[in-house]
Amino acid sequence: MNAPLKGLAVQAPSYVKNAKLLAWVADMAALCKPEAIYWCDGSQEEYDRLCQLMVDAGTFKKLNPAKRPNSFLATSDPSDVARVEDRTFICSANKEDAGPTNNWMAPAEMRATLQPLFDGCMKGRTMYVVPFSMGPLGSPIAHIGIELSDSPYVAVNMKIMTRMGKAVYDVLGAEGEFVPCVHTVGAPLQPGESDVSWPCNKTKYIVHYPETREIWSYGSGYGGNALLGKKCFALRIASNMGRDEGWLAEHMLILGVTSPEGKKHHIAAAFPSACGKTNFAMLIPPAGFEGWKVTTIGDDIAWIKPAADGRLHAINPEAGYFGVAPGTNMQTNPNCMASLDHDVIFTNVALTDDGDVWWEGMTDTPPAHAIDWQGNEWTPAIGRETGAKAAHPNARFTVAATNNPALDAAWDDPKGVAIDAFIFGGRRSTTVPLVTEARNWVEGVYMAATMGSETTAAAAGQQGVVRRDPFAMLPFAGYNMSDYFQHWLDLGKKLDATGAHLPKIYTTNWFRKGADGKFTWPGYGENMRVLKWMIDRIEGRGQGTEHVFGVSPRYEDLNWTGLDFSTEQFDTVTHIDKAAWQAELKLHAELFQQLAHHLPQELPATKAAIEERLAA
Ligand code: SAT
Ligand code: MN
Repeated sequence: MNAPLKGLAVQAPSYVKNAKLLAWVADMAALCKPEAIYWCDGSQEEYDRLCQLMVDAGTFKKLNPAKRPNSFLATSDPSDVARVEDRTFICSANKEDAGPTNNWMAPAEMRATLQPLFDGCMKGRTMYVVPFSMGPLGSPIAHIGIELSDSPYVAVNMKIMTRMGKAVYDVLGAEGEFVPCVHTVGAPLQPGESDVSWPCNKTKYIVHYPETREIWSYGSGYGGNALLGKKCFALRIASNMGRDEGWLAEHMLILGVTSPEGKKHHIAAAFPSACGKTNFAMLIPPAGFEGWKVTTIGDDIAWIKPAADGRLHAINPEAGYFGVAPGTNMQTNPNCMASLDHDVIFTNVALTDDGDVWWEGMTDTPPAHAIDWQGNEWTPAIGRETGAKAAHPNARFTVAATNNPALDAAWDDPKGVAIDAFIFGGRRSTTVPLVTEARNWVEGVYMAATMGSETTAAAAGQQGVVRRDPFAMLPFAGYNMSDYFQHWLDLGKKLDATGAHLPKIYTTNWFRKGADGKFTWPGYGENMRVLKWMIDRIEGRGQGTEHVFGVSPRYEDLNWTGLDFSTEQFDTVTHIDKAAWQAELKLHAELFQQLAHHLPQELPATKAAIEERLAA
């Protein structure tokens, strides 16, 4: 067994041969001053041992094995429940390269700020050395990261979310490149001081140095703040790699959809956090779609590269799902519910009296009694009277992709899957119709660039306010947003010039509300009706109607078998209100003003064309 090593001596296991890594670990250990260094091997035995360690420490509760084998519940500090966008920094050498949508600090200034915070930050704790690969191990498209963290919660979550373990060192070898990621909860322990169940710090910094491809995270143990392979590496740092190397790192699910005739298409879809990517990726076709099948390649992040066949190929760099629990149930996502039967880490859901978990929306009837995510007694009556939620709205599950019954056979294929269409979808109560097809690549980039969405609990801050969220990448683009738009336009142009077949681009909105204030579109499995229309369009047989900013289906262009949805309801989710769109375009203008530096001229030109058509 690879036992914790006492003291600061960096005695790496003999299979770790990378000189740069050894020197970096020694430097970080000297700075952070952990009590021990532990080199994770990624084995099941290690996972079980670390989980037990957290059970003993009170961080984890083991769930009833008869109900949910090998599963645990963690509840966080109430102040540490979501990504902290206002504490997230892109520290490029030039401020312009971070752009107006990112927080920026000069690298030297940030290093000077972090130095004293990291000095001794791991005192009394073990520093876990977590080797991981984003993408299939050893594949030419994969990239390696090493996360140093003083959180065992991070170590076990990384085992599920990435290809984590010893084999990474074989790929890394003596000279290989890796992205160094250092994470601390920022809660050193004095000798004799007892620990809390969820250590963290009021001060938080989530810092990226794009030029040197480094990540430093301080003060939070939650989700994307702490599992640094995810948003920090696979989106913010990887978007920089993609720009330099001609590929895309996107906040997208990837799904396969197979027709009854056996023809398969692949779709990548960008929705903001907590807007249903996991549900869409695991969709079960409804009545009326017998013989259709949807399979999951990924549920959150896509790395997309032009391949030798002239097409864009996508891989899922992750190996698990860190999904939103509330609202997940047997109607909204049966495949997800099945995935959660065993070997799951739950964070911030409620604990039931029989040692299982519950969250709002899991069942129609709530349990008569539970312990809520903050450790308080909870009953439906308490919930009604005080508004207390049993689970935090951003409560999550961490589960391996291999638990998913709808997992695509090619999910792990290093070649990835050829993308037929991109979808960009915001959460909008009004204005944006159910689905629109862009007439060309530039129009699609315009739609994606100007996307708006109502904010959710996935990020700290006010919820339900519309903000522009270009490409669902507002919190994740690791460089200047206008340069990112240019990168998309350039890639389209380049592929087009080679005679390549470009994916179609769609924008969707499942979230329009009627006069009753309720969602009109049933969503979830019923989204298959929209997906089928897209495939009809890709296949050149789907009909639609052209309007001011694209092509949308008419009522008769969708298959309604098995669903009672009237033409009036269809009108509620599709009609284009001129006045609302004139107001919407003003918001696009504001965005373009904010992003004026390096804004590709194709975007204001597309806007002008829409305005002209709107005025006609
Ligand atoms: O906490 S995460 O960043 O992983 C979840 C999300 O916001 O999408
Ligand atoms: Mn996400």
